[in-house]
Amino acid sequence: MVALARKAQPPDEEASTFAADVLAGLAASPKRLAPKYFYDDAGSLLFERITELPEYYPTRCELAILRARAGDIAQLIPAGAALVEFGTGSTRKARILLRAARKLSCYVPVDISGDMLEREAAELRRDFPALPVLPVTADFTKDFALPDAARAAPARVGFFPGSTIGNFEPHEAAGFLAHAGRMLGPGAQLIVGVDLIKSADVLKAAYNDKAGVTAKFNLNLLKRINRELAGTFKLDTFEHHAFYNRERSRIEMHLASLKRQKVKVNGETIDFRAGETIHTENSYKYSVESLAALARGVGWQPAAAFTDPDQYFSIQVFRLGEESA
Ligand code: AVJ
Repeated sequence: MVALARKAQPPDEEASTFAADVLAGLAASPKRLAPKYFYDDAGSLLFERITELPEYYPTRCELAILRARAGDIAQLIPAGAALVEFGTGSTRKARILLRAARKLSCYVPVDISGDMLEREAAELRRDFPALPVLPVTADFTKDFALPDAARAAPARVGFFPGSTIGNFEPHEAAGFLAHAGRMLGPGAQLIVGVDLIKSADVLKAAYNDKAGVTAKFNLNLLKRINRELAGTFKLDTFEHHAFYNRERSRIEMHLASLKRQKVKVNGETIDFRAGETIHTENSYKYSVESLAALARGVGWQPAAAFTDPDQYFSIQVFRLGEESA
């Protein structure tokens, strides 16, 4: 069930991956940067502010669904199961499930940021003294070793909230779902939070907030490159651009150069045409059916799907293996 253990990268290796990825992305055509690089300290704080914006509905909707349906979701979880959360930033959402699902054998939050994980784990242990909290510092998209208590549990239940799955290309999302199935093993379940396809107006507003926090979040990536990679980006010569690509069911975020210019990064010169963009994020939207089709393709069977009254967001539960007759 569990393959190789993989340690988190040491900081210097992390920095050189960032440098190599940025230089390769800016040399490519069209130019691109990976959204995982948004989340330095400033970017993480800006994302927290995004989740509180009036236009940004996903976090509010997901919390509302979890609160309203925690009992229904908990009923689907087998007694004694281990709950494994993929990519835990804050444990705010998991707490709702942990309160509703009694008799879990342990909770395993998995994240690349070990500091945040240990802080969250300490608070959780105070609030749930009977629950073993067993954090794993790892890249959740790769194989990692589950703690013994999770391996010994009668079943493992994955939790992947926040529509993080929307940052993957659809084939990568299928790859992740398959990987989660292999990690969790026989009898597994998977609880996924996914943003739904909806009117372009609602989607566009969520990524073009009036207060300009999303623009700041996007531009913070250039600030980070300036600081960490000796970049010379002038932030007032780039503009946040976010739109809904209906054909591909995704929000695209870009940074557009307002003029023809040259920028240096780690000593390399990068040319921008006027209006040329750096593609910084895709945020794919699914229907309940389209995500279920993707999951079915890699061995998961839909067990339940919960949405808010507006049908803006969904929490979908899958079960590994054959549909029982
Ligand atoms: C964290 C990937 C779910 O796609 O809505 C928010 C990131 N980007 N505003 C999303 C994000 C711009 C967010 N996810």
